[in-house]
Amino acid sequence: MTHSYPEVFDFQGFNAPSRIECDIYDLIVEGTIPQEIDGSWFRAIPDHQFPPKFAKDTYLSGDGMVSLLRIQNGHADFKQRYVMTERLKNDRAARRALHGLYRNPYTDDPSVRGKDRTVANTTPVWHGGRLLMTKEDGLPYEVDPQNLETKAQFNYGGRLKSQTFTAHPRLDDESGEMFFFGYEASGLATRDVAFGIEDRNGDLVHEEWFEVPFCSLMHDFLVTKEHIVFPVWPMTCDLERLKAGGAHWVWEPDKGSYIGIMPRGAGVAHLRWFHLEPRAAFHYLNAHSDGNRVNIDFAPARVVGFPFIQEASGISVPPEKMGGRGLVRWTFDLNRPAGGYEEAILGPGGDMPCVARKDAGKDYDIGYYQTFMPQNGTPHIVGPVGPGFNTIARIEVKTGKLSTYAPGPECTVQEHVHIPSKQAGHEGYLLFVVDLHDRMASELQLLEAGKIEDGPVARLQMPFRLRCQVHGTWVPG
Ligand code: V55
Ligand code: FE
Repeated sequence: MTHSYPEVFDFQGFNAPSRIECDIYDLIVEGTIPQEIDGSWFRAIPDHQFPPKFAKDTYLSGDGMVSLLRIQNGHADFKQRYVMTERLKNDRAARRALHGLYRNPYTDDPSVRGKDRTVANTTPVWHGGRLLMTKEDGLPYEVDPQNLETKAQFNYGGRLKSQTFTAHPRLDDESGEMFFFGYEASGLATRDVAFGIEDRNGDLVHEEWFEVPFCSLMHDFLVTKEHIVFPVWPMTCDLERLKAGGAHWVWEPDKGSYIGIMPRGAGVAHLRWFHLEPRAAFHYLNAHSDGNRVNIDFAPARVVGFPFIQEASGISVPPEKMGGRGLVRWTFDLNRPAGGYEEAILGPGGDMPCVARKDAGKDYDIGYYQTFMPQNGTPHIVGPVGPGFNTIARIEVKTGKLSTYAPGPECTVQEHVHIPSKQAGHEGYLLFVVDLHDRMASELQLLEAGKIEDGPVARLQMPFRLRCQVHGTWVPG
C-alpha cells in the first residue's frame, strides 16, 4: 500500500479499516452460553480493502465482509471473509481503489466502466436454502454458509428483471415467503421499483414493477399479514448530478414524503399513496394491519442523519437537533379518503429495531432497539453516522414499559440479533458486539431478552477490534 486512509471520521479511530479475514476456533467465554443455543450468526461489515479513490468517501462504500459466529454446545467459533465481488477482484488486481464515489460510476476509473460495482456490504439474508450478501444498489452475492466462500452474483438464474435488490427483505415464517423490492430497478436515478416474492423453496414466484413519485433512498419497507407498505422519504437522486461527478443523494424536503400502501396479493395497481411532511427513516420496528387500519412503528427524524448526505445537501444538523418525537406508531386508515395519519408516541427514539421473527407483521407487544442515553456514557464515533448508540432498549409497545441495558460509559453497541428460545414462555436472547473504546477492542455479549437490565449471561472475548457492522441475521441449527 502506498497511501493511507483519509483523515475523516469514516476511516479513523474506531472506524479505521480492519481488513482481517480469519478463523478463530473456540472463543474465550466468560459466563455461560446456554446449551439450547444452536445456530449461526452472520454479520455484514463494510471494510474498505483499499483507501478510497476520493477522500470524501463514506463508510457505506466499504467492501463487504461477512462474518460467522457458529454457536453450539456452549462454544462459539468465529470466521470472517471478504465477499469476492467483481469490484473487489478488479481493485485487488490493480492493488488500488478503481471505483469512485458512493453509487456514482461516472467517477470510476475508465478501466472498470460498465463493470459491476456493488459491494454486498449491508445484510446477510438467509432464505430458500441460500445465503445472500445484499446491498441495495445492485444484485446480491451468494455465499457458502459454512466456509463463507463467495459463489456468484445472484438473480434467480436471470429470471429477476430488477437490477437491484433491497438489503431489507421481509420474511413471513407462516407462509414461508420472502418479500423484497429493488429501487432504481432499471438503472441509476430511475423511478422504477420492482416488488418481488420468493416462495419457501427459494423460487421467484412474483415480480411486478411500479413507479415511485420520485427516485428516493428506499432502504427498508414493511409487510403485514394483509398489506405491503413502501415509505418514500425526500432523499433524492438525479442523473445529471451523477454525470457531473456529484453525490448520489441529496435531502430535498420540499418534495415531502410519500407512503405507498397496497393490500397483500392485490398487485401494484392497488398502491395508494399518502403524501405527507418531510421525514427521514431507514428502518422500521414492525407493522400490523387492523382491518383497513395499517400501523407502522418506527422512529422518524425531521432531517436525514448521514453526514455525507447532509454535506451534499449543504446542511449540517447535529443528532440532537434532528428532532424526532421518538419511537412512534403511525396509523393509516385506508377507509379515509382524505389521507393523513394518526401518531402515537411509544418510547424514546433510536434505530436498529427488531422483533422476534414470530411477531413480524402482526399485532405484537415486544420490540428491541438501540438508543443513546447521555447518563449511560459519553458519545463515541463509530459507524457511518458518527456517534454510536450506547444503550439497548426493550419496549412493550402496548404499555410503553421500557427496560434498558448499557454495557458501560466507554462502550457503544452494534446491532443486536434476537435468538428465539425453545423453552415455553422464554423470550429468547439478544446477541451483539460491544465496542470498547477505552481499549480499542471488541467483545460479544449475550443477554436474556426478557431481562436485559440484568446484564450479560455470557461475554465472548474477541482478540481484535471488530469494525462496525451494518446488519446481521440469526440462522438456527
Ligand atoms: C443504508 C446503509 C447502506 C446504504 C444505504 O442504513 C443506506 C442505511 C450499508 O449501506 O448503502
Ligand atoms: Fe439497514
